[in-house]
Amino acid sequence: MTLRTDRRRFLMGAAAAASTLPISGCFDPLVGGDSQVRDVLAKANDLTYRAQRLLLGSDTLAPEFAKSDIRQPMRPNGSTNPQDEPYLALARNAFSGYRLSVSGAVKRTLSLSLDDIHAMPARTQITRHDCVEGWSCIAEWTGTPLGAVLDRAEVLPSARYVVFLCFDTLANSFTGPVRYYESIDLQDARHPQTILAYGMNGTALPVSNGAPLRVRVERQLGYKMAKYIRAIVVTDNLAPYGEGGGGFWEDRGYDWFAGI
Ligand SMILES: Nc1nc2c(c(=O)[nH]1)N[C@H]1C(S)=C(S)[C@@H](COP(=O)(O)O)O[C@H]1N2
Ligand SMILES: [Mo]
Repeated sequence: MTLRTDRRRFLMGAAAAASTLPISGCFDPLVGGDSQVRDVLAKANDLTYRAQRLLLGSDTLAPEFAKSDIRQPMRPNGSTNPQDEPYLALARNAFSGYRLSVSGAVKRTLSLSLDDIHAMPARTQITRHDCVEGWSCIAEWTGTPLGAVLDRAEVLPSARYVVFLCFDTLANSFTGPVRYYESIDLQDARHPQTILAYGMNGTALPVSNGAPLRVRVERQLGYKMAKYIRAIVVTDNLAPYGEGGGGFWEDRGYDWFAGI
């Protein structure tokens, strides 16, 4: 799959930039705004999205596993140790100053502390994480259903998507630092297994896996599951975020709907 190669090239670009080595051949043709390749991919993705929505319905659950199925530590991937100052400042105080902002197409804007979030309904699930790179891990996740947070904010009828804005930036020699973000539709946002996770395998969510809060979207691939969430925006339009593709990796050619 060529998109994997693009990802590897992007990440190699980041490594090369970090070590200030000159690099070449790192240009990603899918990033260009009017790329025909990208248009074809976008149309194919739209079809996949509609077909999966028809076949799967809205509430089909992803498989859940037993504790004995957890045979490995959860592998950290992507950003694993954000160095962005606002994040480091929160981490130094064990995230006591953290507030999750919920805004956009909602009746009530929220600013939730971790205590607020811990006091909300909780769900624990043992699920398999599939990364687009071809590896999987089974782990136990604990958090509050995103639907409960959306209910508290009272989503307006015009809304279609939930956008997750993250603390971490990834560096690339061509684009410079780019902040991670992701988005899902309201159907996935309200799916019973979609949780804002603060716990993993019975302990507090480690920094390497997205502390203090990361989303689990169990019927899609790993890159959809934003870690280090600082804000949630409910919207009917993804264009204003990043380059408009709906997510950090989508802006680099990945499918927005990554159903598995
Ligand atoms: N903020 C942020 N979220 C992210 C990433 C990232 O780099 N930054 N990487 C994604 C990818 S590609 C995967 S596979 C998973 C990895 O989650 P893990 O570190 O818990 O294994 O996080 C996803 N969410
Ligand atoms: Mo991934």
